[in-house]
Amino acid sequence: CQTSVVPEVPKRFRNLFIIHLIYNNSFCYSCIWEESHSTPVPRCIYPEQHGYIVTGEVTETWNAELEVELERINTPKIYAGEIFNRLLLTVQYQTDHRVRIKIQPKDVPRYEVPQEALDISDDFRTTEDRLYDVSIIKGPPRFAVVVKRRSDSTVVFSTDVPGLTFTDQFLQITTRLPSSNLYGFGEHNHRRFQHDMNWKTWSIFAGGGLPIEPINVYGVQPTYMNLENDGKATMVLLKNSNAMDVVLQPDPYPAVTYRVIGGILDFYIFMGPTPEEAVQQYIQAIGKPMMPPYWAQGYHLCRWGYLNITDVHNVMSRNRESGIPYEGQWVDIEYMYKLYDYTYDKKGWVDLPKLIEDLHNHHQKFIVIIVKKAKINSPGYDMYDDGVRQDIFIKNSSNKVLIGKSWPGISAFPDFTNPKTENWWYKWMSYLYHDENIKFDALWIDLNEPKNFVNGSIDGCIKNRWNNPPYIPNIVGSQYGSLNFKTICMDSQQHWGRHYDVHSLYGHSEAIQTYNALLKLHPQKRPWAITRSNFVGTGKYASKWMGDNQSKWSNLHWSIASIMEFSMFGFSLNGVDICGFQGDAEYEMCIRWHQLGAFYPFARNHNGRKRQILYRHQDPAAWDQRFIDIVKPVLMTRYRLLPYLYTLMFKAHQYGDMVMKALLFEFPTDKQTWSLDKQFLLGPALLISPVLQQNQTKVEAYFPQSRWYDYMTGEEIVPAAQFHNLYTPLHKFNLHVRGGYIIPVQRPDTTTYTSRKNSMDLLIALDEHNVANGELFLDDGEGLSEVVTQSFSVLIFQQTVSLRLKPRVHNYEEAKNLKISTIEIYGLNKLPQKVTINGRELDDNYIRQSGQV
Ligand code: MIG
Repeated sequence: CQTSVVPEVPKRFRNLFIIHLIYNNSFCYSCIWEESHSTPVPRCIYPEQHGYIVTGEVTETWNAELEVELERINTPKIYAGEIFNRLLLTVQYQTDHRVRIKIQPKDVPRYEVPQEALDISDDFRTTEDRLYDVSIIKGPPRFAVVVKRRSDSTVVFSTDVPGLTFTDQFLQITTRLPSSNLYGFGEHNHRRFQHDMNWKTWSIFAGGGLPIEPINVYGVQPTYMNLENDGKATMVLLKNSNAMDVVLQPDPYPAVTYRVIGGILDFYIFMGPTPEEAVQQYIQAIGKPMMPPYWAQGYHLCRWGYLNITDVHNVMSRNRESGIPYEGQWVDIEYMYKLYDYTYDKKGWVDLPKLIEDLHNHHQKFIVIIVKKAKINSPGYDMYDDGVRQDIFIKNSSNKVLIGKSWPGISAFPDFTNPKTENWWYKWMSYLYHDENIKFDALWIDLNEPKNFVNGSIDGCIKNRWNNPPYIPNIVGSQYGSLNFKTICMDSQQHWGRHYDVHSLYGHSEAIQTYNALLKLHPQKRPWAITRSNFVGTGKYASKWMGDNQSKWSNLHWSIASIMEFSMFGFSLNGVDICGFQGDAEYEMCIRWHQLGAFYPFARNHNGRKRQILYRHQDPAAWDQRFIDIVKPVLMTRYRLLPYLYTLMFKAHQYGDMVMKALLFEFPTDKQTWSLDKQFLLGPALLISPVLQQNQTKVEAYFPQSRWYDYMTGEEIVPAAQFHNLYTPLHKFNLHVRGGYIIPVQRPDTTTYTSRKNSMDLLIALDEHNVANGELFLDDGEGLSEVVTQSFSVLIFQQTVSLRLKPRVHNYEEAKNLKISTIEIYGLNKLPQKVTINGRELDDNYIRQSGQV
């Protein structure tokens, strides 16, 4: 009896297997237990025949290139619930770089992720240049589907492993990977970018736990990228919204085992072949990130623990006085009247409208938190009753509004999957904006996993197979034998389906309706909201912050991997709380965190509280003058780079590019880059190598093969393709510019509004051929026009002997007044003898050495 290893089954289910072992005396038909000396290696082995075989012919149908029926071979019943003996496999060649493999029960309808949630275009077209071939192995011993990359015959995806199981509430499939370089899956704090393949289990389910331990947290991203040993890559999505375990195994070949408790097995494989292309193809399919307003890229201040308006005033004035760039002032739940959504407290916060006006007069922005709940029994506050009248709340299994607990106390949960909810949501949003006169500029949507402060509901949940399924992935709270831990009952009813199936779409659906409601509120303006929970494709509607991190040094490092992951998942403007959420921030750490966070796509300093314990203020002006003097230059540098960053945002929005990304995406064949997660790139051209430890003044930074220049001095780093020890005392940070690129920059000021009045400069970094290229995207920074009418300007700069400015698309009027005052060139080995502009020779006074021409 030949065997293959499949990953471990959690301890509590071992009994089930042992029973089968006794029941079936031929152990070739069951799970075999063997002693293993190294702990993570599972002792359960599946026999070769465990799975399905092909019956009948492989056919082509109207909607799939390959379609075939599968039949279960005589294997033990593993889990309770209906076993599907006959399955249907369909393979669609969707595009030249994308193939879909779908396995579902034959003739039995099953829950699938609804199209309203995720609409992967089905406008299929393939050509002679298709990048893959698919073959089907019929079995016995078992069926398999195998995807090969045509160009080099690499098997990029294969189910040729025993153990395929398809029962009502337990689906298991193992897929082989071409290499063990694996990235992605979420949402977790992985603590590193490249996965540890040594029998690690990552459970996936939207949860409200803390992203500190390696547990399932807020969002659901069942997607990985695999990087082959020659630098080619694939991206693979399992389109499924049910809870699952994902087990990574190194032996006898690298593989991923999925154990999912519902839905179907629906894989989309993106062929790359470069990692950058694989991610781009993926993002284009799931929905490209929304275009943020320009100001969203500014530096923001926030705190849970502003006790009243005076508190906020103090923060505002001390930070304005300090002269640091300061874009948005955020307020947490304290501003609300009795913690009710879309209200404000007219006692401690009576002058809030005035404060907002003051912010707006200073060209600053104001953002509020909203917590998706409606308090019941709240005289004078109609949001709940209105929701009942409009029938938009989630119902429990007895068809009554499910009542849980959130900030204001007992409250109901809006069902954002119901189209009717959007109007109700908009109505109350508009009430806050217009009737209450709280002129917020963006929304911050929280606790949308959905988090509940009690388990299930105030009455608990009944015991049944949805609340207490036979197999529970290793998620937070699974030890209680249910999925309801700190969320709502799984048997409750939503428009898109049973909560059991759509739980992890809650935040996603809220993001969609919030986007739409904001658009109704300001039909001419780009909506902006930031969300905690998320699903595949949420980046199209909202930005992402990583939730409740800690004010600890370790979290600086961890933030890099998680932001780089979310870039791969299609979010452009994401970040973590600068200086940390839980605990008192510490002086040196908070400085270093600003030197790192100034380069997060979304840069917000936010801290938390623990009931009555308020953590220390951590805004830049809360420390001392030295702190301000050190942090101001790095924030000013961020503001100076905003035209470049904004162009990256546009490219993400338009083409599915990543903004903050790992080095491997630009240097995929350089193995040294594959595990780097202490440095990162912004776009292709800026390299950030932060200090991540206390008392550290040296950074071991890797410079891949290219020309690199110190952003501050223009000094070239030689030789490349090796590590350099960068001296980085507390007042310094490491930012390098890659040769071959032109970075559009702007003299910074303390808001994006005033910065954008300043003239632009160009920073030209020459490559080994003395060439550089760049782009600049310009628009009004907040209108919808760029999306609707494409009224934008892209200028291409090309520097060889001459610098040419070439508008590509040029119909944004303001861009015609673009003024460039300084041009810096990095990498020239001698001063040019003469410089002419439009044929006119420049006076020597205008030419300076030391990196500045
Ligand atoms: O139970 O609104 O992640 O950023 O400050 C905590 C209070 C609720 C969690 C968010 C955090 C926010 C906090 N919220």
